Formats: sequence, C-alpha cells, structure tokens
Amino acid sequence: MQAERTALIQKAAAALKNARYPLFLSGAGISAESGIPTFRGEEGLWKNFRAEDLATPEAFRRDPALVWEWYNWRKGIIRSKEPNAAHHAIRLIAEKLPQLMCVTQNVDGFHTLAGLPDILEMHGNIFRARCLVCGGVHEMRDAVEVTTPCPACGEARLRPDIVWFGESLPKNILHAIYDRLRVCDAILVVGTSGSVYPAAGFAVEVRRREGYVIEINVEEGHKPYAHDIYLRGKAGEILPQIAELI
Ligand code: BJW
Ligand code: ZN
Repeated sequence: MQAERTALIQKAAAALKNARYPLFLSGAGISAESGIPTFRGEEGLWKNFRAEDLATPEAFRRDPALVWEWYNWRKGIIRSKEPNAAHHAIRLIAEKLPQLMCVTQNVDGFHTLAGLPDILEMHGNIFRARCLVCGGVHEMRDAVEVTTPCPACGEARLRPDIVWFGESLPKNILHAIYDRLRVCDAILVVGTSGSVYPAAGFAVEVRRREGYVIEINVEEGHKPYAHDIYLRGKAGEILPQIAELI
C-alpha cells in the first residue's frame, strides 16, 4: 500500500517536473487545514448559508448589509489563521519550477502570504473592496460597512472585490489561463470539488488535449474530468512530499 502510494507521488512529481507548461489550481480544500471553512460538504459554508442569499449580485442589491456582515465574519476568521504546509509546499514547487502557472479559486490570500509571488486569484480577494461609483479597488483588511466611504471618491457604495455567481471573471486572468490551457501538458488540481465553472473545466480541457491530470483531495467526488493520478489525502501532507521530490 505504502509502496504504491510512494510510487504515485513520485509519478506526480515527475509529471510536473517534465511538463513544459504545467498549471496548478487550488480550491477551498487547500486552506481547510488552516481552519478556513470550505463551501460544500458536511462542514461547508453552504450548509448554513444559501449561496443565492449571499454570493450573487442580486443578493447584494437586495441586502448589502447582510452580505457585508457575512464577508466581515469570514474576514475575521481568515485574519486569525495562517497558511499551512500545503501553501508553503506550492511556493517551494513554484520556486523549483519557474514555468508553473499558479491559479487559485480562493479569496483568502494565503498563497501570497506563503510567499508565492505570482498567484492568479480568479475569484478575487476578500481583503479588497471595489467602489460601485468610481470603480476603484482598495485593500481593506478591516470590516467594511454599508456606510464605509470609498477612499477615492468618498461615496459609500463599496462591494467585496469578489466574483459572485453569474459574474464574469477578471478578463486579464481568464486570458492568461486560457492561453496556458491551449498548451498545458500537466495540471495539478488541489482541494476543489470541481463544481464551479469555469475552474471545473480546466482539467477537462487539459485532458482533452491529452495532458496529465493530477488531483489531490480528501475525497474523490464527482468530477467532470478523469485524472491520471489521484492522490487521496490531505493537501498539507501530500504536497510537501511532492515538493521534496521535485
Ligand atoms: C480537501 C481538504 C484537504 C477538503 N486537502 N482537499 C457551465 C456549466 C454550468 C454552470 C455554469 C457554467 N459556466 C458558468 C456557470 C455558472 C456558475 C457555475 O459554475 N455554477 C455551478 C454551481 C454549476 N459560474 C459562474 O457564475 C462564474 N461566472 C461565470 O462563469 O461567468 C460567465 C457566465 C455567467 C453566467 C452563466 C454562464 C457564464 C463565477 C463563479 C464564481 C464563484 N464564486 C464563489 C463564491 C464567491 C467567493 C467567496 O465568497 O469566497 O467562489 S462560489 C464558491 O465555490 C467560491 C469557490 O471559489 C468556488 C469553488 O469551490 P471549491 O474551492 O471547489 O470549494 P468546495 O467547498 O466546493 O470544495 C472543497 C474541496 O476540498 C472538496 O472537494 C473537499 O473534498 C476538499 N478538501 N479538505 C485536500 N485537507
Ligand atoms: Zn469610489
């Protein structure tokens, strides 16, 4: 059993090392060991909150105070936690493989905190707010209220700088990812349920072009793609082993 697993980890490390255009994608599961709740599953945020009440533009139009309350609560949790062994391992892997493009669906900023310089945060960042009047984007680590004025124009019309359901992703990030997907020969997918698009489609695309799909997750789940290597377990335990072999 252990020998089989070691062989799989070696295979994953070799596939990443030999790839010309590797891509890394993380989801909420990579921050779970830091104590940040994921979205789906038994302990997930959507167990107690309805996505459509909180993570859509309609929800924000209906009740901005409620949406800010939810984000302020999550900001408080994230501020009190720190990156874990998985975030540090990816930073190490990226140092060893400068050709690796790193993308996250997470908004917690932990990859940056762990020292990964070029992480593409495709769903935004919870510590930024965007002004609906002047369009300015501002770092706001503390709680934001509906009465908080925009530091640039003074209007109190700030929203979280986050991509909600039904909204487009930042164009520059999406273009960079799709450029990579056109040539990507190995993707490492860590801690995502693969239920939200377009991220869930990345591995589908790599697989379609006969690239390598490596997945790390505590449970297999129902994914829209097949993987070449599936490593069942915690990201914080498996990624450091891969990092060591690269
Ligand atoms: C561990 C672990 C450990 C735990 N180690 N693993 C195509 C088909 C169908 C629908 C669509 C489509 N294209 C677009 C859509 C609509 C929609 C969508 O995908 N809907 C689906 C629900 C079907 N997508 C959008 O609206 C996107 N916009 C878009 O595409 O614009 C164009 C367009 C618009 C409308 C129609 C068509 C096109 C935007 C999506 C924005 C998502 N935003 C959210 C919330 C906001 C951010 C925030 O507040 O934080 O982002 S949703 C939420 O899900 C969050 C996450 O980033 C995202 C993904 O979740 P993730 O990371 O996978 O977390 P979980 O909890 O689901 O999974 C955790 C995993 O970790 C599990 O598998 C565990 O097992 C594992 N795990 N511990 C390893 N220690
Ligand atoms: Zn403004």
